[in-house]
Amino acid sequence: MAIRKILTEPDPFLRQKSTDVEKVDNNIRKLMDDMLETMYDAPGIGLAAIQIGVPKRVIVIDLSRDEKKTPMYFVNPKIIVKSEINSTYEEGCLSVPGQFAEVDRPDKCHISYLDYNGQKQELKAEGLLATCIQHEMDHLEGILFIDYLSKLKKNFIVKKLSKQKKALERIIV
Ligand code: GNR
Ligand code: NI
Repeated sequence: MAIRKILTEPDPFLRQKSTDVEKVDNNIRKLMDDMLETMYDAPGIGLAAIQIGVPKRVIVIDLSRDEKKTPMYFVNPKIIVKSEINSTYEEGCLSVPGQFAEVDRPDKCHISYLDYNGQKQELKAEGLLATCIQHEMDHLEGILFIDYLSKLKKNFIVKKLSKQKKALERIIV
């Protein structure tokens, strides 16, 4: 396993649409292992492959807060039904470091996906898991949670992150 670099906004790569995985083979499993290690190291509760620069429809999630890890793997996830009732969560994103904002999303979702072994599965999610799945599925479409904020708030965040990046580049060069 390896820890990979997480891309951060603004990075045009994060806006790319990810494509379906044809077969869950050892390469995809290696990708999922690396994603999980990268996510735990960050630390975060979810990660989409595009965040480490791989435009494939692969997501890992682990909501457990204690020592006992419970990783979940989702390949080619599809929403079957989503609730008409929304709930609000304070969201953050490893690709939008240090920024948090409240986002409304359907409070439940029913999805189908392929698991770590390539088996077809279905899951009914609610609460934080439903929010996290939808946040990660947005990454597969090139969408970030800041896209749901007002233009003013979004611009403010993007400008701040650009400045931070430029300052870092000056130090490195
Ligand atoms: O670590 C993360 N926390 C989080 C909190 C609320 C809603 C969504 C998330 S996902 C985020 C990790 C991440 O950026 N995944 O793409
Ligand atoms: Ni994210």
